[in-house]
Amino acid sequence: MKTVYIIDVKSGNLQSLSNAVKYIGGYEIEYITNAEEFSRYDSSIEKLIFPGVGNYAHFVKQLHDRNLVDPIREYIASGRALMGICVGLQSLFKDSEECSSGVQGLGYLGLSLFKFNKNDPLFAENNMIKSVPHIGWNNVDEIKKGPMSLSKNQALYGINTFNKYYFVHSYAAILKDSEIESKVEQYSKQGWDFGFADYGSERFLAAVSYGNFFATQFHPEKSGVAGLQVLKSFLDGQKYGEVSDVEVQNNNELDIKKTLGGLTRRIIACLDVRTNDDGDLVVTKGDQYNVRAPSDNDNSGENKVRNLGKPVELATRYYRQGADEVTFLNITSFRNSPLKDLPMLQVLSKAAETIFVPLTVGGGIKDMEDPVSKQKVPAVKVADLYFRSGADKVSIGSDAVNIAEKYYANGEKGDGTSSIETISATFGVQAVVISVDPKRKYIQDPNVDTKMKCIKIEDPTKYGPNGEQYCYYQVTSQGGRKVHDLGALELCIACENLGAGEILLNSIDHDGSNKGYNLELLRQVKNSVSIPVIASSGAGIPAHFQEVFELECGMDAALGAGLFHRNEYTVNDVKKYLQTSGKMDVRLEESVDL
Ligand code: 1PR
Repeated sequence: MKTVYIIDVKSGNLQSLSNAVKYIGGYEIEYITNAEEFSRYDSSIEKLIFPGVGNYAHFVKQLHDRNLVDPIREYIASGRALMGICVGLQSLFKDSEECSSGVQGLGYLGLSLFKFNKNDPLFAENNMIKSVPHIGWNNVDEIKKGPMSLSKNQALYGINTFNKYYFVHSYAAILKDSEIESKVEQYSKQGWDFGFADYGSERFLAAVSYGNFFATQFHPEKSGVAGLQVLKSFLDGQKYGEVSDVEVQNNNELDIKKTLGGLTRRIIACLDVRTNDDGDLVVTKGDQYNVRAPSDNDNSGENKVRNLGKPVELATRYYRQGADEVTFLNITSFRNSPLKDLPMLQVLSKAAETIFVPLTVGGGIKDMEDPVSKQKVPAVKVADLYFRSGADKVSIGSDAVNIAEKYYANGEKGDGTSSIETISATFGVQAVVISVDPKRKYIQDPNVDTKMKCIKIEDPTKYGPNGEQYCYYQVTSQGGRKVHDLGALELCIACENLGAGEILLNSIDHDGSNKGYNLELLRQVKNSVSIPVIASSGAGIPAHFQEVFELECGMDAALGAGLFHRNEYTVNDVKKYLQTSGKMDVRLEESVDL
């Protein structure tokens, strides 16, 4: 068996990459964490992967601190095969706007990285804000071999122009102006190959290659079968390849409207996980956050936790159906410490072995006390535990509410110590999702009765019980048990300012109702933040997904739970519907033998 060496500077989830390499087969994995280890293995290294997640400055500083820069340069100079992923790609450039302290990258390409512009004119024309980070599935729409564009039938390390790849980043090698474009042209003439992608009106480098050296801005290990093909092509040393005519033709025939940004409509399958009355970890689901079935369903007289299946089995099923992401929410974590919650960590590790799309885990992400040693364990350590088990993002619920309350009490400032701030500083903003659990609160007079920003209810049949014509969405914590004097909008704004990268917006009023998403709430939040918003709660039929993706609502992703668990629809049913009825761009997963 051959060995793949992976540079590990402790900056995020490498478990998924190892799992993908193992899944492809034929290789074992060794990690290299410092210069000594590099020199120990150096003579036997033939395939080196250089993955980076999260924060550029943190990553590049780690390379310097661990004395890895020179060994990597010497390795590249020797002409052996190297693949960079995400920040691994970024570190090959000169520098990044992300890093004000001027930390320099390796400089193989004398270009800089810039942050995507949330005020992209393409979005502004439609009165919308472009979400930054760029999170989701996008095309690499042009591939150049040196100065020549490849045809649709050709691939660079398995990358072709119609597959979708999973991107998650705020900074990129954006071709901002003609000077940068002509530099890229120069590099092409010198023999560099490039893959280009668009995010709104911004074009950036999604893949670069020179000799045996190759790097992608997207995550192949998180891009389903298409991504596994890219990794396999690298491992096989197959730089240029052919794509079948049938595949090209099928894609040419698609009649679809792309989103403004170019990202596909992202569908997330969500698993609410808890221990049931028999002590087993199960997927459960109820309505309005009540997951117990009425007692007349059995003879015991007790309301039992609904058991809809085993977490790993269901997650795998949804991955195979084409889910773009899978989210696990440990819904009773406020009772137990996740440090003791080994079954949840095991669920994640097991799921990550065969599921190659992003995994999010939520429940109990906060500073806590180790139940055995009684020592304080900071939230960033708790998150790290989950990342090491295979999670790509953590979702923060109850703690986000406490953090936002402090933020407002402190004059709209953080103090740098919260879970949101510390996790995003270490692992990048894209790793931090906040999960919001709001309930509608009716308001008689929005100028007198509350400080929260209210929504005017247009439909008189939806006025409050006392004829109230206004409402806001009041946030809760501990799974809806504790109600706070804070609105969902105010919570989301505070968390975005503190470094959250995405919002999972539930609605307790709609949860499990099958009546469709809470459009009023979704629009209110979406119009006021610039990080991606995931619509959640209430999906009952595929048309509900279409509704939240239409321009007026413009959600970045939509999550479903009950309709998938009860086998009413598969994820693929929803995507096919969006493609045929809505002419929407979706990623359809194909089971291809590698
Ligand atoms: O507060 O950081 O420990 O995190 C706990 C997490 O568990 C939070 O994200 C919170 O939303 C979630 N949670 C807590 N209690 C429940 C419950 O149901 N009793 N689940 C719960 C929330 C909400 C959605 C659900 C959608 C879609 N689940 O994710 O899956 O509403 O459902 P549908 O498509 O069937 O309508 P912390």
